[in-house]
Amino acid sequence: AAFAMATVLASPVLAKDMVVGFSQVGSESGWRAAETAVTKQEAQKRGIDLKFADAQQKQENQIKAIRSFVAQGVDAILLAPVVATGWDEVLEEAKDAKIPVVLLDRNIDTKDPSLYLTAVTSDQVHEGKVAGDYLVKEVGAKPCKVVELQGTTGSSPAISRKKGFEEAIAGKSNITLARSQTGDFTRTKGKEVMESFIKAENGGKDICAVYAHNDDMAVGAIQAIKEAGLKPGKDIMVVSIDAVPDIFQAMANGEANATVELTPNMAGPAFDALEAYKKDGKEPPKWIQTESKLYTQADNPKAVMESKKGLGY
Ligand code: GZL
Repeated sequence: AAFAMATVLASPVLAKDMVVGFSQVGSESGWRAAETAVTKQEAQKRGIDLKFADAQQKQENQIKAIRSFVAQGVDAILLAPVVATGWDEVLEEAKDAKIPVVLLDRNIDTKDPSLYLTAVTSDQVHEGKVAGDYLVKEVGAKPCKVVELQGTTGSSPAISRKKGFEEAIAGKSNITLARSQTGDFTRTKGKEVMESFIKAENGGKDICAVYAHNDDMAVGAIQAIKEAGLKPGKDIMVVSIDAVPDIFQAMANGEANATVELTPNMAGPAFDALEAYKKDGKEPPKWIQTESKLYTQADNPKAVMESKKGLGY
């Protein structure tokens, strides 16, 4: 009997692999690339067969990918929604096919929350508030003209991080948000937009700080500030979100001031929720929230950067 039992337990046939389709935004930032790497690692660890689709930041490509996952009859779908609106129709099709959908790192606007099983995201309003509170503390009563590099227009992080930052500086008459434009979460665009802000603000001399919705745009802005002959981190403070290794290098060089950490491991909690749901129908909470921690130059940036190696970066 013992032998038979051993055979049964060892049989790979029993461990039915879950097939999961992942509709990823693209690879617009270092954080996004890390999220993709971690998601593949987490799937491998669990014996999950992951079907990966990169949408190059286009919603229509994500919708196509979801339709193809439904046609393939996958067991579940992960969706990192590039923008917040326009998902109801295609998610209705997944629901009709009884395929659970888990949102990663961004939210959707929908009147029907049954269209997704759960959303694994940070509190993006809080991230903006933490960034803004840091700047308010650093600036004190000094007049400070801020420029803002927004994330992808219509994405939940761009909307929420703007809201949280504005909450932090509300009522501070010495701090003004003078210019705000999307840099689409990329270094290239972040640099371009920062160059235009610098041109419009007396060669950058009138800018006290730049708030970027992610570190990649902040790194682009740092290049633009240096090319204008100014000192990033000193003449113009640099505050952003994600906590990717490159921003810690900038901090170690004194060229960036603060970042708010976003874990690239949204897939771990997502897969855990899906496995519990598949095994015994256990409904997860509608929102699985990940942490947001402030890091500044005082936090040994070199050591933090080293500690991030291997976590998808
Ligand atoms: C936020 C995530 C954002 C990252 C950016 O949860 O959607 O998208 O902050 C990425 O780096 O482009």
